[in-house]
Amino acid sequence: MPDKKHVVIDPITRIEGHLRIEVDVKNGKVEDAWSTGTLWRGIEPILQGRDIRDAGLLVQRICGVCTWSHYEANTMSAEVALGIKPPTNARLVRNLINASEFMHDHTVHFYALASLDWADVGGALKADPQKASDLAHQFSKQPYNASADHYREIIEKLKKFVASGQLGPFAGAYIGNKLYKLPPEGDLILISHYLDALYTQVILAQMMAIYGAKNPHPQSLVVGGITSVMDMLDARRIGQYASKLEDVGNFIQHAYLPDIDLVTYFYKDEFKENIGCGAENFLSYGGFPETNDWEAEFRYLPQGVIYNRDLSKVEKVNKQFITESIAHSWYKGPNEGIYPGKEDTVPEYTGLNKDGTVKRNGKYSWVKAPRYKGKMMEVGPLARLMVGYASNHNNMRDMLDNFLEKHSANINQMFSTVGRTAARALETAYIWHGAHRWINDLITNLKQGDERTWTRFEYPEQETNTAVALYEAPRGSLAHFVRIKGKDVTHYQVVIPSTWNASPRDEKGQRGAYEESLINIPVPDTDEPLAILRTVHSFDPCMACAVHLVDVDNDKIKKFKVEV
Ligand code: NFE
Ligand code: MG
Repeated sequence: MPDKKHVVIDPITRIEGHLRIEVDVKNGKVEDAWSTGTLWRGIEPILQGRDIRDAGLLVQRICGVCTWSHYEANTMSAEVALGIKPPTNARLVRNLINASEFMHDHTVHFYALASLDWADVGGALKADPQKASDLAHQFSKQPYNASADHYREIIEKLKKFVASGQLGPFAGAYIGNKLYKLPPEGDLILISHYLDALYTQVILAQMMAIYGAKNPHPQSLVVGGITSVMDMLDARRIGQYASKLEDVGNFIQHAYLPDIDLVTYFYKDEFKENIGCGAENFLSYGGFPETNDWEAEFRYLPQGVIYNRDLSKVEKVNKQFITESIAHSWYKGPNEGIYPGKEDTVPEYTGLNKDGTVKRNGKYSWVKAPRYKGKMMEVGPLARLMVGYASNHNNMRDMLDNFLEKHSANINQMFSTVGRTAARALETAYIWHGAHRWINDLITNLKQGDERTWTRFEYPEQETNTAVALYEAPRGSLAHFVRIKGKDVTHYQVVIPSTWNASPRDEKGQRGAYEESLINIPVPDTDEPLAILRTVHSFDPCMACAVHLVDVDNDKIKKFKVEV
């Protein structure tokens, strides 16, 4: 008789928002999986009839993490609708703020949200400080904060946590789980950097505030440009950003990247194709515009679609092929995928089964199911890196080849949880380099006498067509769809990165990216489903975003009842 078990993880912690994962485990491996967004957020009526100049500030409240992403994507969609091209200074300052958002989210993700999936706190307590220092030097010439004395202090700190009975950030850890593979000294290095990363996070938040006025919700963007005019022109501000960028670079180069090498090295048995990656298709809209035309595809992060993991071909993105299906989501409407410009959002909660399991042939999530040409896509750092690799975009191929060579790995091994985790780190360094160039471009542009920060525009008397901003947020492809009449928003839809990845099945029964990636993941101990968490976390879920509901096609606020 096969050994068959059923596991529900609800809530998944160390993510943003509310996510529930249900799996069938057969002979110690995941046989099938269901991803459920359990939170409903009713932002939808808020934009109806709002002045387009306010919309960005409202829409960024979809999330408390990728606030900037929605703010900028909204502003870009308005600029496309109005047919304007903001000046170069505005594009560069926006790219600098966006760079701080990406580096912040990626660093916080690896250390605060994911490092304990790889590092055992129990191991760190047993580590030898001198050996830890030696190990750190094997992975970096100048490892970050890696003296034996420093490691001794960290162990003392951890012991105090344990002695007080309050494990703080380490409470609930799966101490001693057999799926942990780092030597104790590796555990200690990662946990020591977990604490250091908290300081790096502060610096990155400050960097956003230099041009964004504050963090997490910046406020220096306006339709047509930016308001951080004096900051942009002030050499001290540029210097502050640049000097903080160096501090962050020190952490990325000497902690984050070597730690990824350490994890990849000790988890070589997991660094294999299909361990934690199930998607066949990968999508990136492109991010960080390199020209002032938001509809151009020339961007620092690449644009393209890959099918069937075939890296010999990259297809251009056509927004008309983006659809969302609600066949398995708690909304009313037709089952087939619909273009977001025509989409409606009518909630209809039908609950779970009485025994608390998902309705396998029915609706089971607040997350919709976005598809491209009807196919399930993975989006995010791995998708961007593979699209960049396949299209030989900037130096992305060399960057990845270096990493693969270091680990004697082939490209297909990137289709894994380890690969996705590495892709995010490589991207952090890539964006750090981009930020240097945007600072230089800003200085050059100012020196050439271009001080423009805003472009004048006229409001349309007739309702515009649906304008789309294709954008990349830290977690993946983000599109804002807008129509405007006069000063007012008349229609708004957002298709969000975590909606792609956390999506439930669609009308054809195709699983979403989390679901597909969990198939065959080992679950030797159903009480501690560490490998499931590791894979789900590697996507960096943001469920507040995934279930956002910004749709202002209707002018009535709907009433409905949620039964629990
Ligand atoms: Ni709320 Fe977000 C990002 C967007 S959702 S974090 O990145 O857009 O995946
Ligand atoms: Mg939406």
